[in-house]
Amino acid sequence: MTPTPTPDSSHATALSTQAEDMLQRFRAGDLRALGRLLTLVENQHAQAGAALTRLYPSAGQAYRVGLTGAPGAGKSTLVSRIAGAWAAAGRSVAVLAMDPTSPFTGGALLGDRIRFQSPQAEGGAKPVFFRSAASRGHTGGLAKTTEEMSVVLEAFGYERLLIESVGVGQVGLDIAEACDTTVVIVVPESGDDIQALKAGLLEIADILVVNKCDRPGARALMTQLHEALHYRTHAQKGAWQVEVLLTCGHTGEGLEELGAQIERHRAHLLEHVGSERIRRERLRRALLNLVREELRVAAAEAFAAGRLPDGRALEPLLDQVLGGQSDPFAVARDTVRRLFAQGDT
Ligand SMILES: Nc1nc2c(ncn2[C@@H]2O[C@H](COP(=O)(O)OP(=O)(O)O)[C@@H](O)[C@H]2O)c(=O)[nH]1
Ligand SMILES: [Mg+2]
Repeated sequence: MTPTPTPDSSHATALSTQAEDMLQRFRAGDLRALGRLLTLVENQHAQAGAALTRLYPSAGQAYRVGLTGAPGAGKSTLVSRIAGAWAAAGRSVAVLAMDPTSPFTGGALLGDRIRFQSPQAEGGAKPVFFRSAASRGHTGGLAKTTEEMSVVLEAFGYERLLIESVGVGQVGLDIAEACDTTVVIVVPESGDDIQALKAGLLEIADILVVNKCDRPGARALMTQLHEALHYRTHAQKGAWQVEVLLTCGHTGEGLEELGAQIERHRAHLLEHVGSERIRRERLRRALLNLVREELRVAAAEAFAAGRLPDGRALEPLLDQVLGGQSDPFAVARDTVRRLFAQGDT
């Protein structure tokens, strides 16, 4: 069986002269080229795949910290402050907000001067680069876009990535998979936080933060979280202990401790996992997500063209099911089986 070739140009390996030119400027540290490349990737432009293939060898060196939580929890506020502290300590930091509900206003906190310097700039406080994404619905899938944009930022030379995401359902989990350290942020005012946490966020947290500790109920929430953690933690020797920290995004209270805890988690991973395996496990998770995403997109494209992903025409199969000769479950199973058998000889 020969599947109809898909017209998907993202498989193209050649770069246009224009894209080639952009890559060259990117490599020279041009921030506008970085911005353009991120847009290219975010929009799933036809040249994105080829550009990523070219950049990938220079990526993978950054440490990625994800901050996730409900809209309004203070993620952007905390991210800006952590980024600012790291930058002041001489680290090159990029911030990626995968959050359509809250476009980045970090400039107001850090100033455009810091925002738009190149990470290769020498001396003193390093620049912070801010980028908001998730504005175009992410046809390629959020996990894929996050991974791709992170790779671009890493290839540009940033040492640290801070990735902000809305911790709702699968989104928070996907982004945690792209990160080395995951910080889950909750606030006292939303009563359903414990429920949401039990639904998965607690599982992905390396560090738990109760932000807005200036609001009533912060300590009570902290106690509840401690209890929830107590039931979860199997006191494994050498296992990482999830701590609950109190912060205030406005005054900066607790932020030094949060920064220190992130460093502790990083040191813990380096000691117990090792940098090579950290990279390998991150790659493993990313690859699984990417394959899943490519399958989903390939299936959607085939459906739009009236086919199943294995190339069979859709209508006759619908006829068969409606005529009682088959059922959708068998068709779906069979499709996947055929798809995976395609590479066999
Ligand atoms: N009272 C109080 N407000 C805060 C605190 N941290 C952030 N905020 C405010 O909460 C609102 C949402 O913050 P933002 O960082 O945009 O939340 P995000 O949607 O999670 O990124 C903003 O008005 C912040 O100024 C805090 O510790 N205490
Ligand atoms: Mg935000």
